[in-house]
Amino acid sequence: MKKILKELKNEIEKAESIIIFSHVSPDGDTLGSNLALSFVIEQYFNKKVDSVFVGALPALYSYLPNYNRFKDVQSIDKDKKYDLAIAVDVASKDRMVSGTSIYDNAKFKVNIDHHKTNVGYGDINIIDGSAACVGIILFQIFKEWKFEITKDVARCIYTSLLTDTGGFKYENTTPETFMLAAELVRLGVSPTYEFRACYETKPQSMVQFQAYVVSNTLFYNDGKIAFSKITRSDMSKFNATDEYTEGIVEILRTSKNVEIAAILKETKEGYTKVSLRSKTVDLTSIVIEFGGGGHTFAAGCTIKKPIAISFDKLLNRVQRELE
Ligand SMILES: [Mn+2]
Repeated sequence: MKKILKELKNEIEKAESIIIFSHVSPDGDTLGSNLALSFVIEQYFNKKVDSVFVGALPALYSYLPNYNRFKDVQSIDKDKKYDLAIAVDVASKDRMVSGTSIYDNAKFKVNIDHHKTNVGYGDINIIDGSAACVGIILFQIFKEWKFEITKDVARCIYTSLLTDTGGFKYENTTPETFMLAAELVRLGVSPTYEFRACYETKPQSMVQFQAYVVSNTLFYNDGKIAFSKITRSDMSKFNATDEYTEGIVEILRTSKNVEIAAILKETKEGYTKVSLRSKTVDLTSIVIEFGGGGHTFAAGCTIKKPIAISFDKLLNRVQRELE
């Protein structure tokens, strides 16, 4: 590990152009990690960094320091050859979508992640499947490099930790996550402020949209399975953006008997994006069959079928898993 971190430091020092990628449908971990790393590279290495997102950038995280630095990957010259490209929290290369070719084009590629399904597509791969979030890996790297962690960096890492542990309640919440949280709070982070900014600032129509989707939930196998779907017309009825769908699958899982919950969302004609959560069942084998990836109890995939067909296929597969 020490050797890899030395190599990473060396590559950052050498690089004149650096790009950091977050994954599509960005969450608090991929955005917080991107910002934390860009702060450190600019502050300690004195280099300019392009922090990019693909698809849409959720306004939810606009409370993060330096959020305005995020650039749409579409604004980057497709032929630009960066010296260094770093992916944070990107389980597989295709999660960079149209940014994948820019990543591939870079002279040196780094992959920092905590998804167990990550195959290690970088020249350097720092993958810790036991880390609760990528933020925790970055924190360890910064400590190893003996950088003083500023309040801004601490806030970004806190958002990584807060969101990827579901507010310190998922299985990945360990003594280490609380130790890190304690350190971050000591560095000036306010848990109350960050929680409110992250979880209690939903637009009214988002609350109504989520209630609607939850009320359409169908239960199977004595309530062990909870599925709900979101069509494009549902989305337009509520003027919903992508972030409106975030967190709904966790609400489905709150039902006592539920073992596996899923939200199926029609993204475009013939494409269904699936978010899966479970309490006890390992989801990775299920989503891999559909070309997806993720964590044991939180995973996803996109099925290239209309939503009704995807629904039946997935339900079938999930029911088999529970047999
Ligand atoms: Mn993550």
